[in-house]
Amino acid sequence: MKLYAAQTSPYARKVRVLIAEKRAGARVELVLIDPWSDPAALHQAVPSGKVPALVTDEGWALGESWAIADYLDSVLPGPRLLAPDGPERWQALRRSALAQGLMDAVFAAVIEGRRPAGERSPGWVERQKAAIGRSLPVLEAMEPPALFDLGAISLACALDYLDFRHADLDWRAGCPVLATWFAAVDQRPSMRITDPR
Ligand SMILES: N[C@@H](CCC(=O)N[C@@H](CS)C(=O)NCC(=O)O)C(=O)O
Repeated sequence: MKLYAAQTSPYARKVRVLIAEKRAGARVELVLIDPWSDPAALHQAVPSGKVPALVTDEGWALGESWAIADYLDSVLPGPRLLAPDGPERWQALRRSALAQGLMDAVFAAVIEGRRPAGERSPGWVERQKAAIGRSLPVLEAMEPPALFDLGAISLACALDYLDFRHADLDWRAGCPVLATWFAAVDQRPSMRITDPR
């Protein structure tokens, strides 16, 4: 299999951490690319032109980090990181979806700042920061993840992306429980080898 990813993409990192946690790196060839340079191979794989994108052993392609994570968790050997059914699955998906919403808001704010000077919308950036501000207390109020499953992986990647792109927001100040949890999981080899810095 082939995984198109970008070094700094938090969405691609989620999938890369999952692969590392399953110790299945040898099964997936990592192809680092810049999606903003419109690589033909990426466009051929997924019309969205976004990373991550996976080309399976059968030759068909799959986009979207959450779909790729679910697929790889199912077909790769190693511990299951998303329960196949039942409350464990719904709770992992709930945390993962909250983390994805946080990631989307940080990403949208970052991209807005990269638009040409006259095209930037401060109001749009504020809207994303408001979503970040609503997401963090909800995640903080949840029990911290007991396992490093897909929900936990998504959360760790979202929090580190916040550090990476918006350290100024100082998310730890209002999230002591998450800060303690993140300090521990950030030391996992899967997080270290996918650090975007
Ligand atoms: N919802 C997608 C988001 C993926 C995404 O936005 N990836 C960014 C990189 S972080 C990208 O490839 N952007 C290129 C573009 O929008 O053209 C997922 O979960 O995989």
